Amino acid sequence: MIMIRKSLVLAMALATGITVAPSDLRAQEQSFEAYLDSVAAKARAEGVRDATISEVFADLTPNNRVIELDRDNVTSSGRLNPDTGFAFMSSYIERHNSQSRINGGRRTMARIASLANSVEQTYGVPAEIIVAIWGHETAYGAVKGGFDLPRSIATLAWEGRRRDRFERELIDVLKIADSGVARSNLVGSWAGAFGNPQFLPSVYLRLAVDGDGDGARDIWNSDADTLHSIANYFRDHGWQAGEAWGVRAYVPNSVDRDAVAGDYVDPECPRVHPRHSKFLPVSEWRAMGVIPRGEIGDDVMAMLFEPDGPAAPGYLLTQNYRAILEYNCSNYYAMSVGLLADAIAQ
Ligand SMILES: [Ca+2]
Repeated sequence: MIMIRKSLVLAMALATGITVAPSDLRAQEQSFEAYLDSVAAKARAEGVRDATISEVFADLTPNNRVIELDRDNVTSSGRLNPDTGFAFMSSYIERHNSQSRINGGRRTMARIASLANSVEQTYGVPAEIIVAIWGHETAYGAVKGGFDLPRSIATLAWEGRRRDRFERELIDVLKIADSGVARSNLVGSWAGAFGNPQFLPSVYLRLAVDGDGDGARDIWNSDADTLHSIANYFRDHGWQAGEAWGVRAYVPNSVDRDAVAGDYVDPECPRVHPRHSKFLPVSEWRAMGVIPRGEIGDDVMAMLFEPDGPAAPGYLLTQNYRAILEYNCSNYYAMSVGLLADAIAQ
């Protein structure tokens, strides 16, 4: 309990913009060093070699900036639409799916054409979806993050707001180093994601693929490994081959939104799913007067999403949209990935 209270004091200090001196970041029950020792013991018990632990943890210190970014991430919000209570989707999409990002996606598709085709055949995931993920995560590999991963992850685990999650990632990043990935390669975002697809260590261990067969799962530099790994992620999360992620749809005012409201609850992601209707066959949506503006079969199950309210564009979204949410549980993220994929494929 003491630890929780001290964490809250730290959180409040950060939320109110008070500068926190590095010494205050040690206001935890355990020193950073003692905490790393406890994690090292757990990693050792899971088979990580001592030499790897010593190398990865050498001279590691907590990163104040990572904690600040983590707090900003929790508290920030954009300009809100008074009708929906959420930030405007249309302005988000405009900002994130810029013409230069669309052009970058088309250039990437042209560069990897034959590889993309074989990945699509193998996994059943459209190349433009994979490339759109790549574009949103790292601007097609241009911006992969410059934070030292073990340091970022150790800081987040030690700080404690999401200790269970990040302690697991810290042990997994040790396992990645133990598998032969160079210490100098362990660089990524402040939140612990890395490489072209911005996988977390646990995701890398479970789902990264050696697509070019050279013996290494190199999601930092290899196009083949990157594409196979993202496609494998989607296949693992239930992507349905041959089915759209969603289509824009005309929705008449006569549709009773309350009658079609959804009830899907995901405790990990509480604010995203309640904005969607329940799943119904497209034929039933058509019977209510909804007109899909893209290709989607009558028997496909789809949910209605009107991100900026009933007066703005609506969408019918399939199970594949849920798979994109598994990558990053945000309607803004998933919509921008789907629409970027459409724009790249045009
Ligand atoms: Ca490889």
